Amino acid sequence: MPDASTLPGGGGSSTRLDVAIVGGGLAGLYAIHRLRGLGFTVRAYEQGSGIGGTWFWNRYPGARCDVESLEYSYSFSEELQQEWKWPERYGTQPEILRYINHVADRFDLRRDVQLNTRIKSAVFDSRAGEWTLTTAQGETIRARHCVMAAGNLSTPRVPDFKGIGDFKGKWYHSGLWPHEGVDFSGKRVGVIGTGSSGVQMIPIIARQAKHLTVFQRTANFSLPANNMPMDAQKEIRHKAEYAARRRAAYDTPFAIGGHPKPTKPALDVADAERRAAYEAKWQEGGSISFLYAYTDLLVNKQSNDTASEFVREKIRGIVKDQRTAELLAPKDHPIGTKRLCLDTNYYETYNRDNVALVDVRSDPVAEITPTGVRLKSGVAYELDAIVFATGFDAMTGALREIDIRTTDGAVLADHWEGGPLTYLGLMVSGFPNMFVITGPGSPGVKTQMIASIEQHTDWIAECLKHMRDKGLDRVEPTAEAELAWVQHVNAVADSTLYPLANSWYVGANIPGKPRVFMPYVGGFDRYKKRCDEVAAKGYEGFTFGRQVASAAAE
Ligand code: N01
Repeated sequence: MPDASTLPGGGGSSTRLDVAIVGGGLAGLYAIHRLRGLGFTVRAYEQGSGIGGTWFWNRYPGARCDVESLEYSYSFSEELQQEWKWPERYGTQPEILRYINHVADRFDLRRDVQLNTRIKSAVFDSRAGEWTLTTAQGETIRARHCVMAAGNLSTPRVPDFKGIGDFKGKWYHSGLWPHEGVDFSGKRVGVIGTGSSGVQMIPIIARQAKHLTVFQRTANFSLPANNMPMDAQKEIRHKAEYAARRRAAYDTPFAIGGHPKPTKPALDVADAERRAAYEAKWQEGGSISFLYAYTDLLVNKQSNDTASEFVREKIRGIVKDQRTAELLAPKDHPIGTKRLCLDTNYYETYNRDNVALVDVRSDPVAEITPTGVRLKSGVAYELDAIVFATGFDAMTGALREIDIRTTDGAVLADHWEGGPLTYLGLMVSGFPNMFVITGPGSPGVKTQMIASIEQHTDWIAECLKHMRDKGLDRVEPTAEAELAWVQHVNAVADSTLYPLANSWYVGANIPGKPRVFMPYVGGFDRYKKRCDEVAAKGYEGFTFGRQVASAAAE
């Protein structure tokens, strides 16, 4: 490794870097590329045995991105985006992982990734002005800056069901899927959870298993993906104006281009016209397109009701058994306020003879028995395999698993006890030189993630360059700027329908997690402008210091 010195020390070795990066997924890899390009010594630490983050772990049947592949890709290299060929409208997990590995090889990123390495703690030495990261193996890494690229949906969560250890069959979590795959042929399978992961895997498992029981607590809205082989003409047109399309995408709330911006509120048009518009969007496939039907679907409940009811009617039309259809038709949240699912034959799957839907809202799972699942009422289901598609400790889980503190006595877990506090979702007051990529308080999870990853990383890179140019080596947001930003994030959320849903956006899926709206839903376009303005105004809301000089003077 030419640009980081590895020193012998104690039980483990010790490495010194300009920037330590936690995570080797899409964010960590781009951070290596961008920061190395500026001459910083960097290294990413990845707990998996391979790179790719989300796309390394989530290998469940049917795992596929629900943003179109021509959009869901890096934009930083024109050659890369021109040369890579996506075979389908939406990328499958294996295809996206292949792409990530290609990028790592093409830009020689692997030499600065350390696999099989979990960061256990990160301590900022306030006197020395540097972070010390310690790995599970006991290695220490000292770095002036630390970039947390640990992911928003990277801490899988299996509910704390009684008896799980006694189950005689095999159980799996969607986010920890065995690399060799799972053959459900001839098996009685139970899937618990009907979020994006459940909705994608259920139709495929149903085709393979002898019998599938789906345990649903909350019905989710799902729209047809309308996946198809890549249209050659569409690809040519897209690639001919890739850079302009990316710029146009950055000018939208979701950082996804190609959809005309809506011009009218839903209630401004007659019933028949509105239905025809929803029908056209349903046929086109895709979630952004649907939410873009009218200007106010995420802010006006009456408008949203028209879209929600349209999808409920679709479900009633597809699912033959009307009791099952009613259970599948979401009624407890406005469409789009929980992450919209995209599917291929999800609702149709419930017309199969070998599939049953069980409502665990009215009769919750009481325990996992040695032979299956038992509900509170005593009704039991005999199963050979259980799949937990039960989600993640979203947005804060990955950082919560690292003991992050400073020698001044600040502890991130304490600072975030009532919910995550950040300035711009980029930094945390009291934790100097620690950047977070697409963290809470930023729009990341509500956007095309790779666009947000690039935007954050570019901002961080420019900030570090600014500091180097000015001889500065310490940066943190002020407590006032952080508070004002958190209040703004909440105010924006409160002006929408999002808080009406019990979603992972508010931590509702984790018992005891503070109920705080975590993502910024003011839109990528507004957010990016704000970040650019902050930088242009000399990093308004941040304070800088010359740590090394002042420490030497003491
Ligand atoms: O997880 P989820 P996910 N008993 O949290 C249920 C991204 N993603 O892995 O809603 C019974 O959405 C829970 O019920 P409820 C995407 O951002 C993207 O599916 O809490 N059920 C819910 O139904 C997505 O939003 C893609 O009442 C229990 C389910 O488990 C995010 O990842 C694909 C339960 C969890 O749903 C997470 O999606 C996949 C219990 N005790 C994922 N606990 C694409 O791009 C939880 N549940 C396509």
